[in-house]
Amino acid sequence: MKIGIVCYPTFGGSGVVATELGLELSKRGHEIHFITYNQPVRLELISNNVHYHEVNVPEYPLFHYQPYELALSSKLVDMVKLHEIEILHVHYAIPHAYAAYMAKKMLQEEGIYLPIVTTLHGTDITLVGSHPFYKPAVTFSINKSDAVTTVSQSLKDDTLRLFDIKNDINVVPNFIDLEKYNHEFTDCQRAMMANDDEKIITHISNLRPVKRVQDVISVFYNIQKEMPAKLMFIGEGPEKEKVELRCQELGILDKVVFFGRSNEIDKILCFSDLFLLPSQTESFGLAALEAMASGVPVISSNTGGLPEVNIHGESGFLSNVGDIEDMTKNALYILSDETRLKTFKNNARKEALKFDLHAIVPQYEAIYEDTLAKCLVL
Ligand code: GMT
Repeated sequence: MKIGIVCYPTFGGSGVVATELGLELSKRGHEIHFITYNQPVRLELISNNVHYHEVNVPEYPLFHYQPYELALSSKLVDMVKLHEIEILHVHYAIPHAYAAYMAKKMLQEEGIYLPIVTTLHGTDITLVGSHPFYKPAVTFSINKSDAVTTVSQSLKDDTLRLFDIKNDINVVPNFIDLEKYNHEFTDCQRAMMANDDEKIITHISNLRPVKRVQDVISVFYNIQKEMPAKLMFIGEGPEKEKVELRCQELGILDKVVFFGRSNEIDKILCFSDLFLLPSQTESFGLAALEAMASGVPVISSNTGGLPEVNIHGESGFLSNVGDIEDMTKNALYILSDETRLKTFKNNARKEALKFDLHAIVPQYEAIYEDTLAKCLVL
């Protein structure tokens, strides 16, 4: 199949999933066309069946807001015609599903039928999309998609609760390349980051308010009072400065390593003992899955799709949003006993096996095939 993929090219989970999906589909023989405004961050390999088409939005002083959707839909029309793309998979509803529908209508005028698969990732539904300013357009573009998927059952439930959806929704969970996170025979070079007696706690996110990064600091502060520990803090975002200031106030700056954005998540997770994800809302929690695939137990909130990924008492523990005490208690329970820590590490990896990309990617392929077949009949 010739598949067009539209996504955000940044470090966010939706862009990562879209990129990894495209790369795996290309290995399975499909021709993949990424169409976005920058080369996706995890798109390191451009092979002969992976293409990247950049959407340019020329600055024009008259525009207070530059019209990205317009540029994207025009680019989609051009690329579909030029490369004979058969199906378009858009990740994140805003504005991708909307721009895709416009492209589809333009192509229809020329007798070309372009089926659209929309994957909803989370904040496009729970935080941004349901805002009254966007809701009519988001509802419309979900209903006009030929197939719709969500990354968890919880996100499907939220979508049906928040929007008037007429389409069926398929749940296709986030997935992971287990090989990339298999550290069984790797020297993780742990000694570079911490002393032998120090536990390594890790947090990865885009440091937006929804991630509740101050809770990460509070839990870590409590842990390091009880045992030697270091915090690996990965990501960039609007909360970073506040976090740095708080660490200074608490006198723990020397115990926190700020990595910024990193393309070496697997290497950092390799030497981690525990992962913290206390988010306010999380449709799936790809970062938690990456940790688990590396054999790192997870202390998370119990919000959204997290209970579908992090299994309470097995791969880690779940607590109510903002319950620092419970998160601390659970973290100390796991970390304070080496045998227990090892059991949780093994369980985390075992739970991650359920999300093996070899099991999940064919689910998308099946959706493409069904959608194409349905559209041929129409
Ligand atoms: O977490 C973010 O803020 C990034 C966001 C995105 O759209 O890139 O992530 C969302 O999509 C990921 C991939 O499907 C999910 O694993 C994340 O849970 C989800 N984030 C939220 O729901 C907050």
